[in-house]
Amino acid sequence: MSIYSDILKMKIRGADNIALTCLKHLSKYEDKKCFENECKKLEKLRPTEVVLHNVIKKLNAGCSVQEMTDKIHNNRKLIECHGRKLVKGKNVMTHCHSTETMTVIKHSKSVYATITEPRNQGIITVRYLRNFTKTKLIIDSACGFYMDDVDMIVIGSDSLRKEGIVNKIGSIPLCITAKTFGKEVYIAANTLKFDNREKFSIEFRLPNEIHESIKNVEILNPAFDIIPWKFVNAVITENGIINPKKILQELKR
Ligand code: RI2
Repeated sequence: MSIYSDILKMKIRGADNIALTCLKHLSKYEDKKCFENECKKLEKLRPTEVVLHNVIKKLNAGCSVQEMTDKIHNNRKLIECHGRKLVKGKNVMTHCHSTETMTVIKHSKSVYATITEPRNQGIITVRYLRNFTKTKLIIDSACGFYMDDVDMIVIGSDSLRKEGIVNKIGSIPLCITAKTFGKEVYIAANTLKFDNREKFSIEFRLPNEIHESIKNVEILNPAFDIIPWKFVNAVITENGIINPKKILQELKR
């Protein structure tokens, strides 16, 4: 299997893990032209996830592969440090599988994890979390049924943009439900997820991830949605827990 198919088929997934894998791959390219071509090809694979784009920008500005790799790992540790106090003794609900979120919510009292249709990344989440905290798996549409039982939502992000927080499809209904029930919403995301790209698109995945084709039916499969900032209390970053107003000052688009 090649790096391309591993990323496309989501054997390698999650914004940070994709960037880490690509960093290792890019370290083999010494010729500038080949390096640039490879960067372009890799960026197109999961175009919504901005970390790889930002990492490539840093490499072009003189940072080394090792520095960027260490930065991503260190960011995770710092996010864990800041976030663990927030979730201590709390019941949390999460969506999808975000490595940055895992470092935080493994310190909570319990976690309700949505299965996260259509790719069921919630299974990765519960398999990991069960080693650290009381872990429950629910279907996406049960988030309202259990919202009274949790204190807060903690989810990850693929990119933080002026118009909102881009995260796994289903994040908008989860956050709206949380707000309706008076629960706080936190995003665990390092600052390499700040997305100031002019060209931005939501990835649409193959319809057969949802269902085999049905005659006269269009099957729509967007991978991400964009949570408006008004639904979010703060972002847990490597620099601390930061409110949306401050984050928005850093986002141009
Ligand atoms: P970390 C994932 O996308 C999820 O949307 C998750 O919240 C986000 O990446 C960030 O993951 P996908 O690759 O960088 O499963 O925190 O489509 O690991």
